[in-house]
Amino acid sequence: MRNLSITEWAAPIVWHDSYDQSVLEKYYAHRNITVGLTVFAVGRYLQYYLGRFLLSADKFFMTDQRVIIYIMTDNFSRIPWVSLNRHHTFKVFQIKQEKRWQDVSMMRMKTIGEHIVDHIQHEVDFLFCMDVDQVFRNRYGVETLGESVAQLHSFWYQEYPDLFPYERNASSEADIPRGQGDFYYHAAVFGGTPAQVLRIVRECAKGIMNDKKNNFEAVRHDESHLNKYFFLHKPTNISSPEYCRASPLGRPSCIKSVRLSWNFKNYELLRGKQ
Ligand code: 5GW
Ligand code: MN
Repeated sequence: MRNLSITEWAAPIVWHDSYDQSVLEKYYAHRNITVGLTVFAVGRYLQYYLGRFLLSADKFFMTDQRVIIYIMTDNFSRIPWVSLNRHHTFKVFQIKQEKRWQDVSMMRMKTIGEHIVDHIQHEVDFLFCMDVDQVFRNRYGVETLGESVAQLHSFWYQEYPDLFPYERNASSEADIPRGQGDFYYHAAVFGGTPAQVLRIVRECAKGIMNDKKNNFEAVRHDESHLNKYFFLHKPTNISSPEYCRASPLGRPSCIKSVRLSWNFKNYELLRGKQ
């Protein structure tokens, strides 16, 4: 249906041909910015995904900017040794492992907020939060930066809002009634300025906790709450599905340059007993 490059509220949707790279590079060349990237690698996700995520990020993520990757893990001793390019560095933080997998994913919102307040807000100008089960495949640069950044989900970007897997239960804080909604955003990538990301994660964590009090869990967990946040507070920059693809193979013709794609998922191995 629609492959927009601008939203109704005039936010750009970034595709491979929707921006002028040389203009952007000139703009950022003298601004001396630092970009942060949080990534959680807990339990088996550490050994299966973190190494490739880091190596590929070093090759393709904001290569000309200063980058700090914040690795949140439950096992310090298994962090892979990767040597990063001279602009890039990483910091490792210990977090505890949650009992239920739904909580691993949802508690990220709370943890990110605590780290922004403690130190990230003083260290970076922009912050991305990403799933670790992904691999960068092509340059992922300053064109994606903005005050509030959302990622179009690669399954639903051509669907009508009534078909999106939004939470539809009016008793949930994540509820978006039929007939409403703009896009379905993917929680595997979101970002913005640290102050804005703090607002996002605080609102999402609050929604998750209030639902929990009512014994309710939204259909897509933290992603449902993120969609509600971006429904109420529109993102200022949106990444096209080129920036987060299900698979590099079998792609529609509008997808020309895959920047980041999902890594292989073996749920039995990943979520089985350790
Ligand atoms: C484990 C079992 C089920 C769901 C999540 C996890 C899990 C997630 C985990 O054991 N360890 C971990 O580090 N995570 C973090 O949460 C990873 O950064 C992961 O990319 C992110 C979201 O979980 P995903 O990638 O399994 O969620 P989907 O929606 O991509 O399937
Ligand atoms: Mn994932």
